[in-house]
Amino acid sequence: MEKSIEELERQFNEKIEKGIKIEPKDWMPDRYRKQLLRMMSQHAHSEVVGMLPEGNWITRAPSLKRKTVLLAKVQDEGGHGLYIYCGAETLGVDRSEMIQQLLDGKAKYSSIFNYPTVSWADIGTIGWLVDGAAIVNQTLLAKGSYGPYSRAMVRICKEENFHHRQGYELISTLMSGTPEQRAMAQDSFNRWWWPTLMMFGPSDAHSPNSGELLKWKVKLMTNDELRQRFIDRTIPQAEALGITIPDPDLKYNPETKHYEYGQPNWEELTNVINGNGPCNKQRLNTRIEAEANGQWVREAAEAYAAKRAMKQAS
Ligand code: FAQ
Repeated sequence: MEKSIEELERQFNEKIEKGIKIEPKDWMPDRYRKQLLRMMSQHAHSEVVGMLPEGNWITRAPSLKRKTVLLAKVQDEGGHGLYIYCGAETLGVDRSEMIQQLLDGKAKYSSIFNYPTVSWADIGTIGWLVDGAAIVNQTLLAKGSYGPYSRAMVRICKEENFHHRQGYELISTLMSGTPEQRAMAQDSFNRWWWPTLMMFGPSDAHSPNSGELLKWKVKLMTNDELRQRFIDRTIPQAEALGITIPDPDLKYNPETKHYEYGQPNWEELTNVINGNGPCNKQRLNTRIEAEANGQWVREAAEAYAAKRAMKQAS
């Protein structure tokens, strides 16, 4: 006998409650599928677009060792995009469709990748702050309710830890260098601090998706809770390096054991999300060009697969 929607919904909620993962062939509410697809496609696009600001510096890395590390990191980010696209495809949408939405400017990706990398120190700052923020978020996403997404996150977090360390080490090297190198590291921190805090999304009072995502345990903490966790971890690291935090309102509250901080410029986040950040157009144009340049590779791969299938059938 076919189960009623109410019964399917009851079983789905029971699984979520008990921490049993939802798998691609399981019944799920349409909104759950849509929310996951929205979030996963945005996340996959972020990884791929996220290769661009750092990729800019591969040819300008100051030593062979730094170049090797940077190359490995940028390639990792491409791989993360692929894991997440695969995960998103289990929800019934083809990767090419998701990519087309990105190229048409209809799909979002993280605001952080619309800022320029103007100095070598930015490469260290991205690893330390941006990957550091990604780890705080993704460690919890790895415990989320949708099997393919949470499993992709486990592997990704391991790689992000290496990214975070190499960034911190790079900044630590600059901070023990000449006055010019220290100034370059501080200037970079000043430019990336606030955009990094915005990566966690709008404040809880202005986050329309959080309610559903928390109810379904896709997200396990709110945007503000994650932002606080990141700040509490990062300030002692900055202090150890001798970096000054560009926030006059920042202070430690010994009672709550948390840092209190000033508010990011939320209008800036809205502008960047809506396509008007410093590098939005440049990033999208680079992806459009890369897609066109890769067309012959996809065609060749398809022709090879078709030929092989014909050979096997004959
Ligand atoms: N940028 O209701 P909420 C990385 C949008 S990967 C752009 O709070 P939600 C690794 C949001 O989509 C970084 N858009 O949304 C790396 C929604 O619009 P929609 C990416 C943003 O989903 C390192 C609207 O605002 N990580 O860094 C942003 O509950 C180095 C309302 O917001 C992920 O994507 C933003 N910052 O929470 C790679 C993690 N914030 O879709 C290369 C997965 C909000 O309704 C180099 N995603 N919006 O039209 C998430 O955790 C969540 O989706 C949030 C947003 C936290 C991003």
